[in-house]
Amino acid sequence: MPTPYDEMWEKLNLDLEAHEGLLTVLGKFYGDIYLSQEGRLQGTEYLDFVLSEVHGLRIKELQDAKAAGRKVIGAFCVFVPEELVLAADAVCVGLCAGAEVGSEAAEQVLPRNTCALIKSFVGFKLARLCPFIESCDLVVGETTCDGKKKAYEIFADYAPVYVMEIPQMKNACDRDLWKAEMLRFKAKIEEVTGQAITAVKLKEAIKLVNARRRMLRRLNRLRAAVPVPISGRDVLLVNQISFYDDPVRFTKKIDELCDELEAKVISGQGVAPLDAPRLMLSGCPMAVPNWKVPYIIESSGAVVVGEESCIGARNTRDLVDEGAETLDAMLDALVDRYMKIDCACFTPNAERLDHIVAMARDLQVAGVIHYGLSFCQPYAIESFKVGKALEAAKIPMLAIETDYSMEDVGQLKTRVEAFLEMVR
Ligand code: BJ8
Repeated sequence: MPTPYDEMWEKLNLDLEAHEGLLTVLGKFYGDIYLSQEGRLQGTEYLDFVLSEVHGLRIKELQDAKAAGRKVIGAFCVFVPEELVLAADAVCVGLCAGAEVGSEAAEQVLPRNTCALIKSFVGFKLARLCPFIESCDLVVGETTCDGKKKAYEIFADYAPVYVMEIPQMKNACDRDLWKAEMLRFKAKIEEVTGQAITAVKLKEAIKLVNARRRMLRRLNRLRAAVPVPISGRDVLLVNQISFYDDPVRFTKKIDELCDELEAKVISGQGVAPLDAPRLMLSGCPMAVPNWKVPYIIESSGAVVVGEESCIGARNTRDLVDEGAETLDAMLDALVDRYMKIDCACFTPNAERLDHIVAMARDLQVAGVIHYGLSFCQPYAIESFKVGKALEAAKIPMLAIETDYSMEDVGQLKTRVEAFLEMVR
């Protein structure tokens, strides 16, 4: 069926037929998982609208920004300092993909036993399905896990790629490396955009990104109420959208949603029965449209009240210090904030274990589901230590490994239901 965006998608060199198929599947999936929920907040209309226009209006906005001389920078990881991108008046979009659709194309250039997230973004590019990637003037990769690091070498044959080196430990020399990388990235962004990053612009960008983080923290505080006032699925979606919608609009809309949520909390209205087990997710990021596991959990009678993940608390826990006045002091504040990220790519990574236990206690969860993407070694191996830390805190954990296919839904549901029986 023709749409007002066909011409734009054609200019972006998308495979129009395959893309139409993707949007149809996405729409059906969204209807089943999101629109079927009862008692959703009015503010979730914003989420429905953004999702329905994810490849339409938002891409049009990116094209308009480009026509006005702004650059579009794509990133795959929460290590990429968005503040520097915004300070150069560029648009930053999150590119991590959560769909299986391009994996056949990806397997032409990557081993089959590569994690689904990597196969997804490579597949989206090779199969010409992602208008975000096609809109990017620069795609920023990073040396987090080996899979991503090596995949960017292949991806660079198809798109303009720049790779940041991420330290793997947290000693003084690692901080020095990260500061040097921050400066190298600043120079690259200035070169691509033709804009100098000044203290005034960087201060403004730091405040803007902090404001969005603060809003997500407000949402996380409210959603933890008893009874739980919003589904975990909806909160995951808010976090996912935070990576690609305009940050000012997003923060305003989520503020409105939080006001509505607050009223609901005050009046004691919940979306799940009081005795529904409260669970926390921990582990690999869940990029759009990866809603499989939260849906399985919530359709089994539990409710997700927190995500210890990059598309979740790991991305909002730490703010950048806003007190710095000089450009160099601001860069140091950025370095310090980003060094606190507790991705499983670090060794040792004791902070993550402490954060998980503290978060599980704060949220008063009945259990934690550790979510690993198949073939993700950092998170799969770290799940052993996570299990030990939670066991010591007397909090049950179920570790699951899966990918983006639907083949294991029945099996996962059986395991989740057995876990719920145990924690009830
Ligand atoms: S800071 S979690 S966004 S790297 S799932 S591709 S680790 S094999 S995504 Fe991540 Fe940055 Fe870390 Fe966060 Fe590799 Fe694992 Fe795949 Fe992963």
